[in-house]
Amino acid sequence: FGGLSRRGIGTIVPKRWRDAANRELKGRRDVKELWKTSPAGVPMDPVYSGEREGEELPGEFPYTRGVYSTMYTNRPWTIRQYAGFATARESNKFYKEGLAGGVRGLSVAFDLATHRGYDSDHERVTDDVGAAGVAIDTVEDMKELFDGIPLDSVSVSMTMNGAVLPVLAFFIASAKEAGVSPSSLSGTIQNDILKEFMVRNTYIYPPEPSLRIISDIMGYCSKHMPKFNTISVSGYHMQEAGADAVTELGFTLADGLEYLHCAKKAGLEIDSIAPRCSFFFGIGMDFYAEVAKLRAARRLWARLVKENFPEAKKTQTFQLRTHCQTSGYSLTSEDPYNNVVRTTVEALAAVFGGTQSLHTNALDEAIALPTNFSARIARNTQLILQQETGIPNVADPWGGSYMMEALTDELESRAQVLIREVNEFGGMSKSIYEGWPKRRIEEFSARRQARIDSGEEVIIGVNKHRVQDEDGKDNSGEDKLRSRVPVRIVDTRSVRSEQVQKLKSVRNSRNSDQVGSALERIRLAASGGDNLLEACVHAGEVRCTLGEISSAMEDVWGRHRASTGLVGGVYGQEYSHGDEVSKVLELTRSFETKTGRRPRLLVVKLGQDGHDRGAKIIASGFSDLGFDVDLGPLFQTPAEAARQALESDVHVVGISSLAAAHRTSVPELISEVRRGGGEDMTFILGGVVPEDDFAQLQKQGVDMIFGPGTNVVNAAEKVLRHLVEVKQV
Ligand code: SCD
Repeated sequence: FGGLSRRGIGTIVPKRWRDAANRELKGRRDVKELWKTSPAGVPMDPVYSGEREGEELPGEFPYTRGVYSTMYTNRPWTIRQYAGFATARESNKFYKEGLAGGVRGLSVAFDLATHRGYDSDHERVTDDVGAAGVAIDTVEDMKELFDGIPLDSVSVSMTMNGAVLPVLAFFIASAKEAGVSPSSLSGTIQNDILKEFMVRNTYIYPPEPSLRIISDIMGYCSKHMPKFNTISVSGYHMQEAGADAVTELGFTLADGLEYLHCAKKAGLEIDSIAPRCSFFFGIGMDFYAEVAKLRAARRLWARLVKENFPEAKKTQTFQLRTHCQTSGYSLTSEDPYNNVVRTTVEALAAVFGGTQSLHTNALDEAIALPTNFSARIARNTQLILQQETGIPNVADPWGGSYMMEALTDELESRAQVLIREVNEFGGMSKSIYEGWPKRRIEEFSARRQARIDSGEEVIIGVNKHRVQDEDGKDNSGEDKLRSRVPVRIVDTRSVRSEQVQKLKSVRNSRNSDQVGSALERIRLAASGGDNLLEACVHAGEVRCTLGEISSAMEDVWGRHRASTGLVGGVYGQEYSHGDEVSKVLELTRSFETKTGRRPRLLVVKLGQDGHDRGAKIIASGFSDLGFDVDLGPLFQTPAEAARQALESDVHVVGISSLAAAHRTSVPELISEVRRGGGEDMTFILGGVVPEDDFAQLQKQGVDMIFGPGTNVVNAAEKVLRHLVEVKQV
């Protein structure tokens, strides 16, 4: 290898690695090109090894060191930024700008109305249309979304789970109409319903038919769309809901196994479906553990698949390929520029862990949807890592580090214990129906919040070095001003009226007999028989709407309603400053003595926003602090929540909003309560609420607003004082 490697093939870089690399390069490049120099000119090998007999190299079973031998030395990870704004037109513009600016693949965020299978003109989604993603009602919207984007060369990820059939069907139908056959489509559909029942809550149907949908999609795609990843088994949402690394790892792999078993039961062959099964992990601030988590995930998955499916033969069947997203949970609304640093550190962990694809969060995501400015910095974070640092020059750079190998072993064995527990329970579906995985995550979440609130876990700008505490000393509030960021505001009312118009024109121009029989075909397929995706593609082609397709299946299966419960005792136990807790408990007791009952709080989520971690934390925290807490069911309309508040005669209504619908839904709820006679009720709002909205919301009746990072004990004390001193209860 004359001069290209310092030490040459066969020593530090074994010959078998070069042979594997050559196979991966498929003659498109000379393997010598993989030897690079660092930015400062230091020569580097593409892989390093310990020269030990039988040691594992990148690209070798069980893939601890990466699924590809060459990894980023041949092809860097895909920069795939998750985005969707209001209308298909605006999102299309954003995607095209991204592709021109170095983004390698697309990732679509849909609005919550679409997620839950409602057309934009449905009465339950008045405040959700276009709020947290793009609204898609028909194939026409999908065509507009990808207009001018070459779907035979750009891979597209779609985060869709509940309404997965109509959305994937519209994607296929719109590509066909643009002249791209299903077999040329590459990308990923999230299609991971188990974690929806566990943490994310955008399910539509009951669990059993939901699992059948997944097998039907796998069956259709293995026949017609061989390049398309049919599932993205997600641990990310578990981490966002509060899970630690072991819980995220164990439950995610257990979910993956459950899907493979379901597909096998449906008659599909493991080697035809597992190679297109992909994964998705969240990457938080626990740097070393996050790198180790990805290494352990690959190794454990390869071993589990081998053990569970002895008939598997194809190499790709054992390979865990994954997307990663930096942690939204770790971002703060206080001093938000700090978030750039957090995201960079997390992105580094994902890349050192060998991710295939990555989304880096924007600095303002704890406040609102990203602006063009913040989205650019988020994307550039990855471009800088790829192009300025030399990081992609080496496959699995941490391989062989005593610490990293030990951590990888540790995470693997702990996750194995959890997976064994799931198996003993009868598998992941059964465990989820029984509710224990959800409870375990909620307990972690409450514990962690208590640790943050009591300052044991440090978050700069939130529980240490706060701008409020530091500013004013020498710069009269300048820092606070500088730490505020401009936010993107979506005018959901105008998006909705545009969507309603588009829906009308599609409905007016289609053939109603064709629509009727296409929907009947879906009902028949849902009752058994035909492949559901095939039936839905046809329905999309004749311009059935997303809502119509979803309700055709709902006619057969019904809509799933989850029960709400909360974990008690965990927050109070974990919060280490007992004196502060006692002070609040004293206040609640004296409130009870004075008024004859405990302060009563109703926690509600409005519209289709199912992100309930914050709501659950507040509910369990306040209940540990002596409040009577009611937790409203998910997906209430403002009128329904108002009715519950009045019927329960609560002192306080707490609204948790994370999907940008607060501007319209919160004032609606307040006026409904006032109309029903609840003049004295107190309203508190928490979640992702831009500071620019505070004044208007307060004018409309919101008494207190708490952003991410709020200390629950302090919040409870403030609420009690407000009840006594302002409302004079
Ligand atoms: C890659 N390739 C290589 C190579 N590296 N070939 C030779 N040498 C190398 N070193 C090839 C691969 O084999 C593949 O070809 C092609 O290049 C693409 O590489 P990939 O590794 O498959 O990468 P990618 O296409 O980006 O796919 C990555 C995943 C995929 C497999 C992980 O599933 C994916 O993109 N997932 C993204 C999911 C996502 O964005 N989710 C957003 C969720 P072949 O294809 O020919 O084999 C957002 C979300 O939920 C937010 C929160 C919320 O809303 O609640």
